[in-house]
Amino acid sequence: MDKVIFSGVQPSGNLHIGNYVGALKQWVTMQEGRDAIFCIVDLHTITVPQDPKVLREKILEMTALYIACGIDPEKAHIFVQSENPNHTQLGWILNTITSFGQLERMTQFKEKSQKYGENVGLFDYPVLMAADILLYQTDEVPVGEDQKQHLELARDLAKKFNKQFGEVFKLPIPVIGKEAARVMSLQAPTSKMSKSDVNQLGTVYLLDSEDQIREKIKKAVTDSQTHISKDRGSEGLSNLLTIYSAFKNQTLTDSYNQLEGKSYGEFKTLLADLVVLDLSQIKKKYEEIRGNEEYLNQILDGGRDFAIEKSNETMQKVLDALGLGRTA
Ligand code: ATP
Ligand code: LTN
Repeated sequence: MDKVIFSGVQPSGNLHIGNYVGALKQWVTMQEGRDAIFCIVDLHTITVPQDPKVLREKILEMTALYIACGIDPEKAHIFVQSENPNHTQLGWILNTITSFGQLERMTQFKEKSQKYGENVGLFDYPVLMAADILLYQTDEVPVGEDQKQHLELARDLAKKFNKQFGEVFKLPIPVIGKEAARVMSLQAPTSKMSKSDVNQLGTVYLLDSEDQIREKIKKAVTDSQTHISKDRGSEGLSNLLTIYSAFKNQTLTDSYNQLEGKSYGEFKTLLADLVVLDLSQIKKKYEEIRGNEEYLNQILDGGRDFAIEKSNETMQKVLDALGLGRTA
């Protein structure tokens, strides 16, 4: 049987090159020869305030972007989390085996609750994420570095449940890229590039215009040096080199070898050319399909039916293991 891969992105804000190289680019490679399931995690998104109208819009936008980035709907399943009630049901059940301490350690909760104020959903976010993954007997979960801690929790909960109630869940493995798993803000290279960054100059969005991309890269923070050298380089510069390597599909070492001695100015132009080329193709594809809502809805309908059917198998095992409901 093919390995199952599962991952998700929140339909909030706009997708950026961090999401692309940290998550989506991996999804595209991994969809080959595997049973690939990609979720639009709208229930996670409402853990911070959202405008309901915008949230709805974002579902189709995200679907079109997944496809524009190379997800093949003939090979992979794409669906909306809130359309499969098994996620919230398993999330609730997993709550009963999760300790406060486990959730209090989560750095994302600390960061987001400081930024947006706390709510129980934000605290419980990683448990719902564990449910997402465990429902599909997932083997591998391709994500960026920031999700590592959440993946560890999903594994711990699966182990605990299996030990207490019998073998129900497969233990998922995180797949985190070696080099581009944490793209930093172009303006503040000690913090992660993020959809919700207030400084727009720090984030390159997938749907930015060519001029915006060039301007953001040109203004990216580097350091007081002028030329690329292997021996040194600030966080800002190494972030740009990481992005360059990811878009060029080569290792960081290869990029250093290739670019050593080039001026920062020259390098930024090369980087901008590379990013503009890739993103213009994504944007073109996006514009071709975004207007075809019938097509996008068809994909999501198929994804929903598949997701419900597949996760029902695990859900039934969970109910049986716990003695919930009546005998089938
Ligand atoms: P927000 O800033 O609103 O929390 P986000 O930009 O982190 O959003 P998510 O939807 O939370 O986006 O993440 C989607 C995927 O992209 C995850 O797999 C996450 O690990 C990855 N990702 C997000 N930001 C980066 C980044 N800066 N570098 C690499 N991967 C990232
Ligand atoms: N928390 C993730 C989004 C997410 C996810 C998942 C990723 C929700 N459920 C299951 C992988 C598998 C994030 O990227 N912020």
